[in-house]
Amino acid sequence: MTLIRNTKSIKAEDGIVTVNGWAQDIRNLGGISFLTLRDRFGTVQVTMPKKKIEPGLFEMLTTLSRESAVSVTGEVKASNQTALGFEIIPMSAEVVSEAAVPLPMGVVDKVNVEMDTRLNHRFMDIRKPEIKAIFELKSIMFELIGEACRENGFVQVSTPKINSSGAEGGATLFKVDYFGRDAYLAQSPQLYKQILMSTGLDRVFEMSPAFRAENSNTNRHVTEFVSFDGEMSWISSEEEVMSMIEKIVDHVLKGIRERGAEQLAVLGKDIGIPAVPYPRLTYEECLEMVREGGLDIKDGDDLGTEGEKIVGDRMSSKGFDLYFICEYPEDAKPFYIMEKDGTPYSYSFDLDYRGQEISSGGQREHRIDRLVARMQKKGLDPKDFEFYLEAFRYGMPSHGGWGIGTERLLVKMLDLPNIREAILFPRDVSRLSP
Ligand code: AMO
Repeated sequence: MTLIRNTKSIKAEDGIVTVNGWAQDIRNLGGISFLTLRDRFGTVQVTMPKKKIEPGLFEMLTTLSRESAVSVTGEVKASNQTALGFEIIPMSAEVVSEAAVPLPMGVVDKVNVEMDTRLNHRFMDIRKPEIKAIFELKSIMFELIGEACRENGFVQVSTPKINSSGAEGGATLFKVDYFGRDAYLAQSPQLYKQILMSTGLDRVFEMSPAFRAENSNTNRHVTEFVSFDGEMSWISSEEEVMSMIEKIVDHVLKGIRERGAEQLAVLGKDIGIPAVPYPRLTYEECLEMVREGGLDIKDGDDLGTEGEKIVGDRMSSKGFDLYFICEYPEDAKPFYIMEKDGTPYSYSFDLDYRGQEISSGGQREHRIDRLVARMQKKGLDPKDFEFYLEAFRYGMPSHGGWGIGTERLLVKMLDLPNIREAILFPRDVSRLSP
């Protein structure tokens, strides 16, 4: 007898097998009954001719509630009535755990269930093959990111998520009570990945949760996401950072297409592989496009969701899905970004994917006097960042890096309508459970 881990691997000549799964559907036609058993990989038909099955077993399998967890042992028989070319005739079965009735939501029913209902009962939602496929693809994406980083000499690190100060602005900080002291959930690993540049670990990457008290309900903002950060030393310009991201993203896209082919087929999607190098636009060029598109944006202002979309549409019409927007005004970028002397600009960039920012980064200010001046200009007190600044006093290489929102990358790759589709248990302004 073989214990089957994957319904897709069953062969007509397997003999007697045991299959574990969920009772997706039961049809009792009187003289014969059918049970569709679903596991992670697919479904298999359990066929029960009443006369050939022990009555107790027949009764048990035909009165099962839908979505019960069961284990069925039976003989594999060739059949031209099923898509797989075989069926299982049961010899014994165990109801591992019976599903209560009614179900909080259907798994295979073709009814449109609201996203809120789906997220409230997410365990059930993820039983759907097309939802499960998203998370299998996310796992493949993480594997590919790690692979590309290691190939390029990056060391994987983990930095603290409970911190004494934030790096990405006070507006999105989550405060926690840390034994009577104020602490903050990490908005990004920014300060730590930069400190690491002074240690000799000259290329680091991290994939970890980032927290933003983002008080807005949009389809691209959540309060907890997985940030993929990279930082590299001894660079001479932010262009080296952009080339690195390009290499990594290209590896991910190609890899997903190849290793995720099965899941992409379940989703009915294919993904395009934009040619490298991705176009480099300047902020000023984008501003012009946005204004031509009818949006009134002042010099130095953020392009905003609408602005990014206008640029995205313009780039798509030219056949470009991924492009960098470079040279943002220094005023619009955080204190750690290097200013472009003698201009209002900075050595910074965003990477946009079909009209949505998925990453930002740049060359960092590694000269401590300039860094302190930038902090002061932004109204920050350098004393709050002493642990960070110390690393700049004793030999800090030039460096630069990026942060990619992994869920935004996945959403764009798979053309999903909402970032919540790419997170198992999303957190947003109104959702703290499950
Ligand atoms: P930034 O704040 O632009 O830069 O964040 C980097 C990327 O993280 C993603 N992101 C989010 N995803 C989902 N929900 C959110 N609320 C959210 N906020 C940000 C986006 C964004 O492009 N330290 C810098 C990066 C660097 O310079 O290395 C930073 O955090 O995809």
